[in-house]
Amino acid sequence: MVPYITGILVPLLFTLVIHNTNRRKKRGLPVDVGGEPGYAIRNHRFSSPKTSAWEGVSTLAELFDESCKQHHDKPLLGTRKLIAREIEVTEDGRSFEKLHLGEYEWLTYGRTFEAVCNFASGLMQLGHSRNERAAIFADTREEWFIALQGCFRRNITVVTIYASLGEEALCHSLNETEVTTVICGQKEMKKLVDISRQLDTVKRVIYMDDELSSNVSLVDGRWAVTSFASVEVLGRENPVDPDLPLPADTAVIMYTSGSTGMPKGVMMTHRNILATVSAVMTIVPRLDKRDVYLAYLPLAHILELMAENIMVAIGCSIGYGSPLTLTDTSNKIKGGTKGDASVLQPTLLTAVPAILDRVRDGVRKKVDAKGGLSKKLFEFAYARRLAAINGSWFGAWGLEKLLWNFLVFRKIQAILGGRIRYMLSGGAPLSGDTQRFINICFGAPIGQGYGLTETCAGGSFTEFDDTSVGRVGAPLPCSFIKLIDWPEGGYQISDKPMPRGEIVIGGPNVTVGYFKNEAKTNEVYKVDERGMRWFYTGDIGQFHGDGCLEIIDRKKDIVKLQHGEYVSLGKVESALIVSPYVDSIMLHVDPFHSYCVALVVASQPAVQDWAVKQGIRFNDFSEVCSKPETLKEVHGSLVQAAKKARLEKFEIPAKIKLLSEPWTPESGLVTAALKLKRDAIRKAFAEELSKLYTS
Ligand SMILES: *[C@@H]1O[C@H](CO)[C@@H](O)[C@H](O)[C@H]1NC(C)=O
Ligand SMILES: *[C@@H]1O[C@H](CO)[C@@H](O)[C@H](O)[C@H]1NC(C)=O
Ligand SMILES: *[C@@H]1O[C@H](CO)[C@@H](O)[C@H](O)[C@H]1NC(C)=O
Ligand SMILES: *[C@@H]1O[C@H](CO)[C@@H](O)[C@H](O)[C@H]1NC(C)=O
Ligand SMILES: CC(=O)N[C@H]1CO[C@H](CO)[C@@H](O)[C@@H]1O
Repeated sequence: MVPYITGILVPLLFTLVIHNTNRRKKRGLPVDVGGEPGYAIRNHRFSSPKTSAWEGVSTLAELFDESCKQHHDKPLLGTRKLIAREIEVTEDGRSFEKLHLGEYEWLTYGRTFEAVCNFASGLMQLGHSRNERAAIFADTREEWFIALQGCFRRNITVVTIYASLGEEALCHSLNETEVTTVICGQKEMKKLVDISRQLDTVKRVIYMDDELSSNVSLVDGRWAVTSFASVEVLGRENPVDPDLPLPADTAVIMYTSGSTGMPKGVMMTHRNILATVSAVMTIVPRLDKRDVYLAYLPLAHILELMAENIMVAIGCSIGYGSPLTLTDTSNKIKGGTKGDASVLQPTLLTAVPAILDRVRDGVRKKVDAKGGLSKKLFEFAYARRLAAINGSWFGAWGLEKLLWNFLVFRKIQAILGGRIRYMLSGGAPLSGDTQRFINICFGAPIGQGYGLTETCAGGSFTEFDDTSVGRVGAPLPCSFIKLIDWPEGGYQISDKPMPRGEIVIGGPNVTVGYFKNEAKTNEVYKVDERGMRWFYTGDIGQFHGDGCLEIIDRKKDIVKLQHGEYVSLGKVESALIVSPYVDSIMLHVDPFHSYCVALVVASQPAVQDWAVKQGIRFNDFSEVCSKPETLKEVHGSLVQAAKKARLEKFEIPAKIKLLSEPWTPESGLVTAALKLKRDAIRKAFAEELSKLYTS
């Protein structure tokens, strides 16, 4: 009996100690900074911003060079072999492309280095001169990374463009940066051909696919069109010396899909990106060269660009995939064949909240569908793990975790290959619910980052042993974070119990500004009397006692009603989206009225189920959405959600319009990260909105 008890007690005490120190651990510390007065916090481990983690390395080109020398024979870039491309036609006549993909084929660090040198030389041989800019416009893939490093090796600034950007924005960014060479995939090539007449500066196009099915003959004569492979061959036969950049040279001009207006190009120097890479590396626990990373988010986004450069710095392997082929049940995966994660079995993954939400919903749906005992077991195991994470001592026992993993969660973990040990989430705030769900089911911590393209993704990051949810962690080693008063919005650093205010980020990670847009740059970037550069984010945050940041609002999302009450759109929307009937929701406030209204995209399964149960007859889903009784039911559920979240009466939409069509990035109503584009939605539904106020 005695050994049994100590056997339990020792691990128990141990976990208790860990839990308590985690709770009390100071992750951020106050720091004295210049500039506008505020409440500033730094990382607890570094007193001044970190710039590079490597002696003698000050650009991304040098970092790549060094790493390739060190890890010469290790696999670096992997791509799955395409076995077959098939078209599947469903019963209602719609056709889908399905892929049958094989094993990963790897390029070693040494081979990648050669490919990069060849591409760099080939680009010169094509006539791309050193001070011209090149654009990469493609989905994430091996050639993207090779092209990027190839350009860096010749000190060529790379313009990156979201593959989902609209025509007008694409034109604008290529035009503004006077790009002469565009490197793209087959799908993007079609888009370029469509707008070729408006692209005055483009002279060459390098396409990454083997075949070129689109109508290239249309641009013959005006553009030199070359395949990626032949650029490499050209370079191998005619090598050119490297022309390495300096830390202050612009590495990338990144065009992001802004929520309003034309996209702005953020200029990032090698020093900027290197500072973030160096800092984020310190956050991932036990990062080492045996790690395998699954790359599938857009490389045109700073999160992915940074992550892949970190992997290279460490000596890890990067396997490429895509959101549509990620798991065995992904849309484009041929039935019965394996998705990217199952084949690669990655240990590290980056994700945006929208994708993690989808994973969570998928798992929940499966569990519900199974029902019975296995659902009960899942719920019991989940509750036990939740209690353990929450710090209640009973379930903290490690063996119990192993047991539940073996019995229940192993199958779920297999969805992502079964070896994930750390996930990194960024791009938008992750809901606490999803964070917990993924923590428990995948048994891996999620590091949640907060940063913007303008700060080169530098900002804050949650540490792996921080088990709280809803917060974005302490400042990265490369950043200082300061809160400043915003009296109009009612946020002050003197607020109790926590200082609140607009988030301002400073450090070597803060980028040099917007390309050809000095006015906007001067508006949001400021240099203080000590030479530190600060970026004004427009986000509102509060600092917890342990130095961790929580994002609570956005400056431009707070609007005033007729009688002067402030309504925070984001806060209300995230409270209402909890309703099972809601897929997306946008709250709308007209300052000339005393109440707010909302556009609600109905969740088809939930609303349809309800309608069937009510015996409502309908032909299609839009008809259900237009029925007054449906409207009443959905509105009632919103009011309930609002009450649960303790919203004020004026914050609850008095009237709603129920929409049956989902908002997608293709429709231009949400960004690629599925954030609402308020202006676009307001424009698209102007009539509906004004009706809500008049009828
Ligand atoms: C790199 O290119 C930029 C822009 O063309 C130029 O200003 C800079 O001097 C170059 N750097 C080096 C080290 O040549
Ligand atoms: C691109 O730039 C040219 C001149 O530099 C201008 O005439 C043209 O209107 C621009 N096109 C777009 C779409 O901005
Ligand atoms: C290519 O262009 C020709 C002439 O403009 C047109 O008839 C043909 O359909 C186009 N083909 C494709 C694949 O777009
Ligand atoms: C976890 O802890 C929080 C606060 O400490 C509490 O509000 C919540 O109910 C707990 N959840 C569970 C499942 O124990
Ligand atoms: C590009 C940039 O903002 N560089 C700054 C990085 O930070 C150091 C000091 O922290 C400044 O001296 C640089 O000007």
